[in-house]
Amino acid sequence: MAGFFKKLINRITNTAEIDWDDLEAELISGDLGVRLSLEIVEELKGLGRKVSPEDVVQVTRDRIAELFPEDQGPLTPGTEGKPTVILMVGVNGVGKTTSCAKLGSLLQQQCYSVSMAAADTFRAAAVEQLVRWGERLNLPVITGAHEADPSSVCYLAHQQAIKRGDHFLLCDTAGRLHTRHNLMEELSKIKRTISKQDPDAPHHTFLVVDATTGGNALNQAKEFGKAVPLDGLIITKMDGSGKGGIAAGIQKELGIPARFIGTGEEPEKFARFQKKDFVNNIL
Ligand SMILES: Nc1nc2c(ncn2[C@@H]2O[C@H](COP(=O)(O)OP(=O)(O)OP(=O)(O)O)[C@@H](O)[C@H]2O)c(=O)[nH]1
Ligand SMILES: [Mg+2]
Repeated sequence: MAGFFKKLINRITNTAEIDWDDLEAELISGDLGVRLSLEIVEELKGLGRKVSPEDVVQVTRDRIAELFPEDQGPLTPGTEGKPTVILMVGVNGVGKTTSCAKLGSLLQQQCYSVSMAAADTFRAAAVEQLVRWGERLNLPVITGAHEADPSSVCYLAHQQAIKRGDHFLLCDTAGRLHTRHNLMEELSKIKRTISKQDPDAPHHTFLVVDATTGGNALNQAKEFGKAVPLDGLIITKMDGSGKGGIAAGIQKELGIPARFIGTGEEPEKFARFQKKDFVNNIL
């Protein structure tokens, strides 16, 4: 993200007259989304004077800061017998399983009891991956047989989490393309099944998006949101070439707030999304 804006600012510094189309295209390519980019350009045009790089930085920062709601705060633990259930969804390879483990670790550090459901039953290796994380972090992982119904794995895991009095249950799901209708239907079924033992569950459904995917993340959020209501984003791979701008784009277009940020493969490379840090680091 920083690199992207540096490039943009250099370009403005080196030109006598600002090229509005160019600026708009640059903002959109930073994944801020069309609406937000247009608003920024309009506001800059409205200044009615020669626009400096500082103006661009300031207006973009202000607009982004204004966009995000106040910090969401930490997750609320369930009370005994009613764990807070979190469903992790997203396309293939974005970092769902890793984020599940990292979030589990973060919650465990806050002294909560956490368990995880390995509901990606398509691939044996996927279950194995979460089980390994569980061993490493000392978190119980509930698994089903290979090709078991993912809904039934979540149901059983929920049952056990209730029995144990866990504060949180994190359900990892299989990666799926947002364009595949039957796979999206399966997510709706998982959600319905989880609500059987607690009508308020799942309490959160987080869409995991890879910061390096760019604008496509907005389509993913739109399509996944049709199958299961999304109430948060986990943005992974922010340590790569990713432009975290999608956090702003998705917030603006769909009103889904970013909740966590992943910045590496290690469990500690994970933190709560904080508006102030994000705005300060974006430019
Ligand atoms: N650099 C970096 N790598 C990450 C991050 N999060 C996940 N990864 C890596 O991305 C790869 C995919 O992560 P997974 O957690 O397996 O992704 P997934 O969404 O569960 O994948 P599927 O289950 O196959 O859909 C792994 O190599 C992770 O180590 C991150 O924040 N930064
Ligand atoms: Mg996975």
